[in-house]
Amino acid sequence: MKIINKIKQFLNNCRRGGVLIEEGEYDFSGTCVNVPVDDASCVLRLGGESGKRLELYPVAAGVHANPNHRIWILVDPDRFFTEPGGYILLKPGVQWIIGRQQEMQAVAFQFPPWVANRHLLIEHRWDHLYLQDLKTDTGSHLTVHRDETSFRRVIDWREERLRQVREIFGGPLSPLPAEEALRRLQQAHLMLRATWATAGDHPAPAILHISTPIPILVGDLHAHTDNLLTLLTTGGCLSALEAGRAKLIFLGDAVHPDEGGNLADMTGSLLMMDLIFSLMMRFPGRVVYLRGNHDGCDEEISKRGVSQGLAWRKTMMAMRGAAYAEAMLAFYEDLPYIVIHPRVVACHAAPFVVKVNGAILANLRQYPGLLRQLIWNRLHRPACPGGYRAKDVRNFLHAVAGPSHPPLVVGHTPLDDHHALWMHVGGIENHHILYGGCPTTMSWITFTEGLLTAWEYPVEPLSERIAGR
Ligand SMILES: [Mn+2]
Repeated sequence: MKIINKIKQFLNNCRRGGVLIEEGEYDFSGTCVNVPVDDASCVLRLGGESGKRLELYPVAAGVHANPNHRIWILVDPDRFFTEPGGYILLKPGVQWIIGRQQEMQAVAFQFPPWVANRHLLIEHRWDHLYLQDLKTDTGSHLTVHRDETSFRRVIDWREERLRQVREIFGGPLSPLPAEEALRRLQQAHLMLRATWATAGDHPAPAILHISTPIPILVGDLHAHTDNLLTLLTTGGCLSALEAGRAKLIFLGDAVHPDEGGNLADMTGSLLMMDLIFSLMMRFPGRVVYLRGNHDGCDEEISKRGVSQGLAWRKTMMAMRGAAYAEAMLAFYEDLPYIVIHPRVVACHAAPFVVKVNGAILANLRQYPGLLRQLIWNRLHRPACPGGYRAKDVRNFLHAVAGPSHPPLVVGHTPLDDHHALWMHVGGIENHHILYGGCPTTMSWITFTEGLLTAWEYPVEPLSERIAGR
């Protein structure tokens, strides 16, 4: 009877959320605990005291002033601060099973064999975190810290990276004086030319081959500076760029706002290009910009009846002068359209809807109709009858990358307002759409131990924090 009572008590504890741990160490092997979240951070060890170490921190303390709505992040401290990924976001009401069963977790966290397939359940229950060891053989261990430094580790890390971005930009983040802006644009263009000049290619090749271990793909930013800052200041993105292990690949359309009252206001676009050119100068050859349909000044580039192409030209002329506008157009003319990496192929909008051969690909700039497909077309849907289909993705990959068929990633077409990433879109395996202009969430695709991984992070109003002098 006693044993039955004990079991009942244990089950009740679990149902209620288990033991309350305010501070200190606790071995919760085979049982469950909860941690009040207001000012805590946690160290978890999966597989007992000397097991795999993961750390739990709150993110965005400034934005989510109510601790019950705070988003938490579970990180592998050995990777999060050096790689562009390696974490799980815990949002209120959401439950995660942590363990080797999930391929992305196993790769992102490099779980050793003593971490079980289903090791731990974590749930963000608004005012506390609920953790349950799923009756593993090796157990789970928790340490709760309540000191300011531990609590603010991820928040302070971002602050530090923001200072680094400000230093790369060379001052507060606001549109540069005309002369300096032109200088950076011309420098960036020279660097772009240097990437192919050694091969003696003329004109600029439309297809760029790269082999950097970690490409980081960024979708259409549409002047959302905060989205770019969110990526740059999350985890080890800048560290990986600095170390030369990563390459930042913009899928085009960083300019022209896609929301708000004034679609002709191009101030944010000037700042966005200033920042991108500054990154190109700081990380020579490690920042790639593919051409998008908005990277131009033609009248036909429009949104909801506003010609953003004309507004862009007008703003560049007014704020930066004719030489700047001309230099920008010359830069656009030399941009690549397709990037090919052994593990991924990317372009702005779409694969061709016709078959092409090697001779055509070698002279792609002579085929404006094909270039147009790459930056303007969309996924086939009832509203887009001329769009591309699964067979076009297959044919395109075969033509540009041969029989290995790596995934194809494009930007251009947000499928709804609330997401920034669509995997295996339209039921097409290994075809993903990435959008960088979602105001609430920033997403990017990168590689972790050679495996394609996709990440998201809540967008914070970061630009204002480094805008002042
Ligand atoms: Mn586009």
